[in-house]
Amino acid sequence: MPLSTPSGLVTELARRGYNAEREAITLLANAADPALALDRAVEDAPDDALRITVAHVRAVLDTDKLSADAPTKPPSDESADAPPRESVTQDPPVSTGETDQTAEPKPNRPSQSAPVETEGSASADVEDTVSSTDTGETVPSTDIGDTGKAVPSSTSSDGDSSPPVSTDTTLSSEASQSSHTRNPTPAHITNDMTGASTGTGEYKQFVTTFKDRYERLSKLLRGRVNHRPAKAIQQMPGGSDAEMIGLVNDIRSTASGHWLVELEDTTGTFPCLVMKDKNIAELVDQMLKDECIAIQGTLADDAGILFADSIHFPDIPRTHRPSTADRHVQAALISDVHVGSQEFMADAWNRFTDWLHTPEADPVEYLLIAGDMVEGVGIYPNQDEELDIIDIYDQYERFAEYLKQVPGDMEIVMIPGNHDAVRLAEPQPGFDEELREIMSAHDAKITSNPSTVTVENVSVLMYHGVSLDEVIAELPADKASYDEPHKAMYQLLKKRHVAPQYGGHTRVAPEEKDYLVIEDVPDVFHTGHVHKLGWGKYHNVLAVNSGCWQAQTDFQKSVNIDPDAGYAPILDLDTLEMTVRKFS
Ligand code: D5M
Ligand code: FE
Ligand code: ZN
Repeated sequence: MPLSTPSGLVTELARRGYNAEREAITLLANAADPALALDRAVEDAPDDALRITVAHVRAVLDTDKLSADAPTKPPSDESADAPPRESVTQDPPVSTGETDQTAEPKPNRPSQSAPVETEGSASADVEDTVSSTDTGETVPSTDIGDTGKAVPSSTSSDGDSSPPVSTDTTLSSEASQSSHTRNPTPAHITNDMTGASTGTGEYKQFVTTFKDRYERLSKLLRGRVNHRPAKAIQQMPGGSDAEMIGLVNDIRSTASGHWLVELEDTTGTFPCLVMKDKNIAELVDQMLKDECIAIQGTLADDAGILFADSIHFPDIPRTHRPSTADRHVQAALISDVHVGSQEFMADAWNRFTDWLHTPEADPVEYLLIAGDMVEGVGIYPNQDEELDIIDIYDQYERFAEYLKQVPGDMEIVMIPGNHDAVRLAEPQPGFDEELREIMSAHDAKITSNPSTVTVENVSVLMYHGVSLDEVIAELPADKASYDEPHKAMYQLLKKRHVAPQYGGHTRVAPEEKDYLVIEDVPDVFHTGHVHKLGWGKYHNVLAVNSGCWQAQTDFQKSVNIDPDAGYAPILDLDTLEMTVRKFS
């Protein structure tokens, strides 16, 4: 088992008698030398430690010995990461749009004032619990302003304040069946690259992809800075003011604790120094390699480096006003069904689809599924021991059966995830003909990961979410964590890219266009993958991570993944308010 993979690391730690935090595993896997990092983390952990934590790993990575120089772009497929960044607690940053704390009037705002983005308290949410029904219990509902919400797993069974889950969940009488007919408008899909892949994996194709990324994201920053190409800045005299838009080529800490951020545009690279005692130093913690940013500052006397005064992310304009449906209609946003796994929660799924047939669910006309329809095969070591169905095609056959339980008059849109039978590298094309044929009963729309799906005027950016693991591992916990997955999504919105960092965990395929750029601001951003439920608004964009339908696997137990399973977030398309229904 190679020690560079998370599962290899988990196995090795288990062999040495340790459990580990999930973020710690991801950090180790992303280290320049994972095996060495693991050795050092184990060595440095206290004697009585049973679990390797993020703090243990950061402590050894921070010694610098393990950090590799960043590769020049495009890098090889091997991961080589900048030294991890420490979390700093400072005043709110000064540049535009770094936090979402300046609340503007929001169209869907509740009468009470909403707390700031960082205060979405999970337990408080549970006290908001509204009602339970025969078939599904609603957990936190109502509009959320800029607040985020996450459902702690403790609410799934015997949380103090949540009503017990009804066990009488089958539809016992015909009378509870709805006689209503839904009339969804066909979903409109953009950014689908299914059948349009031009990538052959050659070096020069990565250059094309990155050029496209730069061109489209730099446009979003041009209004805010007076960009000078790297080549021009190289010619400018010392002391001049200069502003540059570039992809982050490297982030390094200097011996004295300042940050050296190297930006690259189509003409070359230029080094920028962010002093540790400036407010903007906090923004370096939120930076990922290969994302597009702008830095404004003053050239040093020898003109060799730019002293940064402000840092800008492409971001979502605060003036963004989402579009809404002009009638009362809803969409169920789900993901990570994992049919074929022994842990697939068939009972919860059955309750969900039963509920869809009740009058209460009449307005739910759309079902958007953000990847991992099936458990797949060979995704992680020893997975076969937990498979209920071992053949991938049989898994899709079974999934198709479960999909048939969804009312036939609902419009369904699906994208693939990392467990699905399409290429792993992103963008992932939609399912091939053979799989479409298997899943054809429902005439679901099948599109690539990521894609933008517009239903009833509301644009929903659907992305499975593999990069969230990386964002969570790299960024400070208050900016991104498994317990509040929507905050990691805010970061992707801010970067206007669903998988900014190249060469790490998330595989990226070269294409003529960078399909992973978030060029148009969506009204809703829907992801899955981390198997945690959380949602919140970022500059009026609703970010929803939709949980899963798979109970905790042995593997997940070994890495402390505590999934939110059996929930269906229901989105009001006319108000963009969310209700979460619990079926587990
Ligand atoms: O991913 C479910 C969650 O589990 C997601 O946060 C990644 C994490 N996961 C899955 N496999 C691994 C391995 N091998 N190492 C570390 N973390 C992992 P899903 O896509 O459903 O498997
Ligand atoms: Fe999954
Ligand atoms: Zn996944």
